Amino acid sequence: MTGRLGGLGDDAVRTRPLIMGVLNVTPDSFSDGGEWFTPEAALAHAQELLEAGADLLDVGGESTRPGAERPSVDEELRRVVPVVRALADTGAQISVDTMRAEVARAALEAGAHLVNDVSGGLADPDMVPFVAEAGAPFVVMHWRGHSTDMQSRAHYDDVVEDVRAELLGRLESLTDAGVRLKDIILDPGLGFAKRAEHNWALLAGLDRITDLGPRVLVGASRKTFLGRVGRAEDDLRPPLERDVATAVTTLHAARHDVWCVRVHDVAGSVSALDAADALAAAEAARAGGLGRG
Ligand code: PMM
Repeated sequence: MTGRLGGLGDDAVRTRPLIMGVLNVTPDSFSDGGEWFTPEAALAHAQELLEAGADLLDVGGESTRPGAERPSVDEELRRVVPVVRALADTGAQISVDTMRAEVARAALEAGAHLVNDVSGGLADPDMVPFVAEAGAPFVVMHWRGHSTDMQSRAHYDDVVEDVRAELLGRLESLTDAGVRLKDIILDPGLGFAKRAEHNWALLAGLDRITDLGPRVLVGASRKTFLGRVGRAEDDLRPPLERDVATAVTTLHAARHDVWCVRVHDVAGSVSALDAADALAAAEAARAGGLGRG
């Protein structure tokens, strides 16, 4: 564990979020499905993400695109484990994006450092006991059911307070099951059982999620709601044209104490954060100069 990460623990002092680069080893993810499907293509893309400044890589073998079919466990293992093993050999920090305890176990054995479960441990009853026993950092995303029909569950009285309450419920179940608080990372689950207005409200209300205490991860990258802004209903911006909007959400996350952002276009988010830092430094210098005058 090196650099400003200081490990994936909760002890590092940081002023900007970590950048998690997305490495979907799937034939059908919504924004980059099929592009990095072979292990060779995945490893080459991983290298690009690291060179662009990714702090960690999120390797996933199951698409969570609305309506997606689930792969078998064996197929998911075949997709994920060789890539995790090869990346671990290079010293990269790796997260495994899976809802299955068996895949999480195999990935950690192959060298992954963090388990990213979009179901927050709800999809597989073995996941929470496994994570408790393994003592690995665990991303607990807000989730209301599998992608096949999740959008039918996008009903909230107050989306920020409802998501907060459901995440708090998960937090209590997980700590009761023996997962250490310091290993838990909360995620509002943008795009999962959420309509566009829910995603914007959750971004606007991020402080209500960070104030729960644990670290927070945000995954807005290339999601449909970013393709809708400024466009007519039938004129969505395609996923690859949502990277500037994604970088705007990264800056927003940075201003609200988010620990990590999960993005496809790592270079865009790094550059946005660099520009914001330079601007903040210039503003501080100017304020200092004015103060002296
Ligand atoms: N989104 C996707 C996949 N995994 N994991 C977390 N923790 N949070 C997210 O928002 C999230 C995720 C779907 O996006 P993709 O198909 O582009 O990977």
